[in-house]
Amino acid sequence: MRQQFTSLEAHGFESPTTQSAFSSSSISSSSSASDRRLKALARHLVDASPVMDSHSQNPNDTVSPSPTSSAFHADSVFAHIVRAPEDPILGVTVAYNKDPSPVKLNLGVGAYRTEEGKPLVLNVVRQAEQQLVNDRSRVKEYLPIVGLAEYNKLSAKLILGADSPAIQENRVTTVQCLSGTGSLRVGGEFLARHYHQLTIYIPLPTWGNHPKIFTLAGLSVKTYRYYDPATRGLDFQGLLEDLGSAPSGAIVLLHACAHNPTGVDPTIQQWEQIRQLMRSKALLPFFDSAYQGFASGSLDADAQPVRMFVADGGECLVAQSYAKNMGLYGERVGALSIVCKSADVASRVESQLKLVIRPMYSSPPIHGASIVATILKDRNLYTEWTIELKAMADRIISMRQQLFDALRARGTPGDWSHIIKQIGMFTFTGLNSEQVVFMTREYHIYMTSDGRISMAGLSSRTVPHLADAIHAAVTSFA
Ligand code: KET
Repeated sequence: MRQQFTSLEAHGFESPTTQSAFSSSSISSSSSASDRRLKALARHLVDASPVMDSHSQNPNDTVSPSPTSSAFHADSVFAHIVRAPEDPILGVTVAYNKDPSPVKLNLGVGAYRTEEGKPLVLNVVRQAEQQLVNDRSRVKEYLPIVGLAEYNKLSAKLILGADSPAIQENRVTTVQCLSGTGSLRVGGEFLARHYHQLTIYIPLPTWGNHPKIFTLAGLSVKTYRYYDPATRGLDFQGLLEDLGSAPSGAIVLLHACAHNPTGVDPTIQQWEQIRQLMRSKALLPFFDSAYQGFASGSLDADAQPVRMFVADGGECLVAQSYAKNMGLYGERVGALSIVCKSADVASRVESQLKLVIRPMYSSPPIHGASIVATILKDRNLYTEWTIELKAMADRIISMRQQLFDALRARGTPGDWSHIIKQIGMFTFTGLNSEQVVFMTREYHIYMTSDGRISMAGLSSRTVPHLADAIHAAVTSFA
């Protein structure tokens, strides 16, 4: 029996070394899964032995299990697969969905909710969709590899400004991609193939998907100091030092506005210093613009850091997403723009972007990009969009004030002014993972383990519940 187990182990039924590479939660879930597999196997072997004995009394005639033997037919060729941990952000929603509590609250993923706690489809999006449906001349043909031309032009204008010289001089190439994530990935793959420096510096901390996207694209990921937990503000000195000692030509990932997860952005004066330092060292800026309009409520103000880097005539990459600012999360609509020095370079860059995209997903989907183009090209819809966007940003700002006031009213220990100072969808509360676990267990409030809460998931009705939970967490676990 033991020999059979050993032979089965050799076929990968247990792999403690692979498991050790994963987090403790994945170890416990995968080891219980492998326990289950072993028990099932033991049952199977006990049941099987009399059958084998009846076929042959001679132990030498017994065939040991091999991948083609009957013992294996019952099991999967994927039986050795170790259960992967849930995604640190999207996994929060998975856990939330399983919780039957009526007071549960999902503050994990950065997705806007109304005061009633419901997802919001913008009025302008409904109108644009209606127009698209009514237009019988529209067809469902494949888009070109680079996406909808009109959408690409309008997206570049939105982020770089309608009067951008780079656009007028035709030195920007824009390709429609699968939301912000897809734009970052395509940009990363392009750089890994064609750029001379393969190191990308990302802020510490940053959106959890950044290191994975760029590593898989083939870049080597390093971090630069960004946030100082002591001041709950920008570690500007650390940032300048780290970028100052980066190798010439290195790529630097910058959050265009509303830094995720900290909600801390450089001031315009600080951006100017960052720009000068980066240009003096020929560092290549790669902007991630996932929240244009969500930081200040103004699309132009939020694009200012990007526009400063384009105004100096230098090169950069920009990944845009319409997930948050148009509420088009599931439509997966985004764009990658690469600003080059000349029209000729831009067109050659675009030809290579097509070679990145075609084997990846061939061409992007048509619906979301058509909605965006319909809104961006129509003066009335555009104006209405800016009003709806401002209303979303304002509701988030009012949630900040309400949460801050509620903690003050409870006399919760600590300085909570960062809740009203931080910008964008998230508050980086400073709560530790133990406090987060406590709030989820006792109050059914779901958030990422780094203490980030999505203010967009909060409403006047749920603020007191959250304030109670934070108060209890802070006073129970100092
Ligand atoms: N960049 C940043 C900084 C970002 O926060 C997100 C999404 C994205 C890009 C990508 O979004 P896309 O849907 O691909 O356009 N962040 C939220 C959702 C997620 O994690 O996917 C979040 O942090 O909750």
